[in-house]
Amino acid sequence: MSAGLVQRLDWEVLDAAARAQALQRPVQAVEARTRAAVSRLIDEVRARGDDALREITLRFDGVAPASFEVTADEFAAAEAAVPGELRAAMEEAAARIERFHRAGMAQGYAVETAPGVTCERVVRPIARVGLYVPAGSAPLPSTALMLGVPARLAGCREVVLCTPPRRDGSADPAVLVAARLTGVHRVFKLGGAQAIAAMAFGTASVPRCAKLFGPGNSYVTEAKQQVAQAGVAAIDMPAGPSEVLVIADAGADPAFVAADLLSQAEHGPDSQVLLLSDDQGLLDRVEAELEAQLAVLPRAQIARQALAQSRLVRVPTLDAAFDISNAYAPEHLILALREPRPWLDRVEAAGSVFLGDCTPEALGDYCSGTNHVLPTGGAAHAYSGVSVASFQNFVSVQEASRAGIGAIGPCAMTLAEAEGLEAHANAVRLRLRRPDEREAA
Ligand code: HSO
Ligand code: ZN
Repeated sequence: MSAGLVQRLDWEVLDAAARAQALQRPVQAVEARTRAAVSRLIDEVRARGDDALREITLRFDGVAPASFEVTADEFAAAEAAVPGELRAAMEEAAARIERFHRAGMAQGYAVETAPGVTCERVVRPIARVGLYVPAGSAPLPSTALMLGVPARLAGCREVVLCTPPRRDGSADPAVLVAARLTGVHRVFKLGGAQAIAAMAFGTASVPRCAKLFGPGNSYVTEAKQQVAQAGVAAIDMPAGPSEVLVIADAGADPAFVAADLLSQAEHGPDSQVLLLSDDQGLLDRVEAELEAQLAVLPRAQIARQALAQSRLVRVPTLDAAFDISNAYAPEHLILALREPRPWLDRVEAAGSVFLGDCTPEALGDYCSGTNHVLPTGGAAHAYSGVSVASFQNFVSVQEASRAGIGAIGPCAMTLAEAEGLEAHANAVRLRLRRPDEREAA
């Protein structure tokens, strides 16, 4: 067992400051330099559109595609390049994602709040949305499924997707097939902050989108933040590095737990994984397993860096583990417990929860049916993962009859007068005084 692979802590002996430190996420401070660079990129795209996109793409991706938009021929080439088994797996995953997300769709409703007063909520798709699918060290076609399926269920009129071009100027074929499968309308070979700027402001080739979705590197995340702050486009949620918190009891399988921790750690050097257990022996066994599994992991280098800022923590009781988890609000919460179901009530804040030994996070990442675009960095305290509702607007509607305004008008007038807003009061009073002939008849 090598020292220093991952930090070991005993919660009971930590003071308040050390506890806070233990739950600290890796510093995500966006350097002022990054912020300024992103802001410059956005300004360039805004001012010079496609010309700026071409220059920036050449600078960062090393290619200058004749056209950013993926053509029918390119889609056909991608279909031919993707093995049948992978295509079938994507279809299978998409079907389950659709099944889960469809079942959770919000319905409009109407209720009479007073005699003659009807209030309704109608659901409308956001007309044009922009999806971002990263293709850095690992292209993520699964992310195209996670965003494309709910966008289609919502009924968005135009779904745009940007993904970075590869060195040869093509887009990742699996990402293209996934986009096709979910009915994405237009795909552009654009990456980074420039893709976000293009979708937020629109250029001659890229249509302007009202809301932007999806994970990305620090440039993409910062660009989403900036266009949202400027009120140019809405965004799904504040994004950050991926993370998992596992709560394991003495009976947990150390190999399973280690594999789950590593599956999150391999995402990136800034990923964070936490393991809480009331059993010292289990923590020891997991640490040994981490070493053993790392030895044969292709992305061990990345995982090791992530583990360096991760912790295995002994907690006095499982109950204490849930307090800690609720304070941390993890993106993913795995309950490696003998009887996980009763503990679900103790979960206050988490993006997605995985119950029991047979439910690794990897199932949710790909194909259980839930979404993997989830709140990170503690955002789960107040944000939820992507769902069909993320692609919809909820419009409220009210209609009052003469009897209706008669019933509730005096209430409005009293409140208007208390606020000193006489025009408001008048708008009601005038109607109460002048009976509508047609209705009176
Ligand atoms: N765990 C990632 C999602 C993902 N995993 C995509 C594999 N591919 C963030 O939730
Ligand atoms: Zn993952």
